[in-house]
Amino acid sequence: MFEFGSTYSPRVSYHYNPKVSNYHYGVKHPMKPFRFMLTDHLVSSYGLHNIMDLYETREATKEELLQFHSEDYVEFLSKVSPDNISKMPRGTFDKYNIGDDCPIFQNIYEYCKLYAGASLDASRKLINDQSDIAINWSGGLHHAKKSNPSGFCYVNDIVLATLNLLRYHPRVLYIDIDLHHGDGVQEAFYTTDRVFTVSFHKYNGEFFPGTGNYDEIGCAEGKHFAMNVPLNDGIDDDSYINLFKSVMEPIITSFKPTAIIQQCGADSLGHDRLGCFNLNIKAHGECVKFIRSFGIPMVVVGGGGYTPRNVSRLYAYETGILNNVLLQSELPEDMPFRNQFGPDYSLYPVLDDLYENMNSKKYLEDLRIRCLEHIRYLQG
Ligand code: ZLM
Ligand code: CA
Ligand code: ZN
Repeated sequence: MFEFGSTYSPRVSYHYNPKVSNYHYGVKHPMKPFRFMLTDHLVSSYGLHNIMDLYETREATKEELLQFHSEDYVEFLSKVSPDNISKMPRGTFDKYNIGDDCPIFQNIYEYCKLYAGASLDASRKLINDQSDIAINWSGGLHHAKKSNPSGFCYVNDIVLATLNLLRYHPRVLYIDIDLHHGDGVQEAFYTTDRVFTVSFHKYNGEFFPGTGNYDEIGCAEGKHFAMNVPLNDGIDDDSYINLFKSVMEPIITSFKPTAIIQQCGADSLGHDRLGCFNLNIKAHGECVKFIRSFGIPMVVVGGGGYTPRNVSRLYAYETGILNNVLLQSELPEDMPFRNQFGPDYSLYPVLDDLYENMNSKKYLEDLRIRCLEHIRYLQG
């Protein structure tokens, strides 16, 4: 394991496309792609663009999307628009789960191809051994299913990138620290022992998407290769970090992944518009730092995150961490959109203490023991 600040200096690639910021789910929709415009401004104002390989993303091809998604669904996505959806056969809305969560907006197919293309490019950099760490903040859309969108996610860039990694990597570990359960990724790899999926999330049986209890562990060949860590409202920095590290360390040492995909949904931060956890930016980043310290090639993607100024702060901070650079708290003087970050103009505003921590010491300790027992099955 590498200590932070040591001589391990990974080759990091940053996959982005300024176009992604311009797509709109709708005026009041919580998912706001313009958060990536703020992120890219912060990243470059801190000078991080000078120490990474930057790649402007290409669009994924239809054939690439078909590696996971069904022909009819990709066909639908490629043809549908706000102008023609009402003229499509009755039942199309329901068949494809179109509605408030997953609306049809202008150029939706282009948006999907861009964020999926970035995750595919990221996986390719790892496969070709041209990067140790490849970042796509616009990806991480973990709910998308084979034949329908779900929870703001239309195509599943994580599944596509994982399938690509599996062509050369014997074992891939998927880690999901978004507030929500990573159901689409779990489902895609539920029956294989080549992908271990682990998600930390709020769970009460009702909270979206409703799945992710600890008894979902995989099946057939994949039995014990899925793990779920269900949490209650208000979890704080120390409880989360302790649980995360004590679970992830034995998973990595027993499963021995040759590549890792980490989904870094920012809705697990305190003060998120849809969130209910109390994490600070540094605590969320500590989870990324910990995984990085194992020195295993990683693809890092975004995910949820509904308070755009905090999403961009987090992703700038984590881009720093992945490059082994600690960013000063004071935001650069001359950066564009600096007014979005007042009144503190800090990279690390205090976000905590909004919710009472409903995870008791006993709940967390029982959960930790349950997880460690689960991991023991991996050792055979
Ligand atoms: N209604 N507008 C996380 C995906 C979470 C399902 C309840 C829709 C919203 C939400 C959409 C403007 C990730 C559910 C919600 C209202 C059925 C969810 C449009 C507000 C609005 O004001 C809104 C008309 C909308 C959506 C709130 N939806 C909050 N939570 C979840 C999906 C995605 O972070 O994990 C990864 C990117 N959906 O709870 C309903 C049951 C639809
Ligand atoms: Ca999660
Ligand atoms: Zn989420």
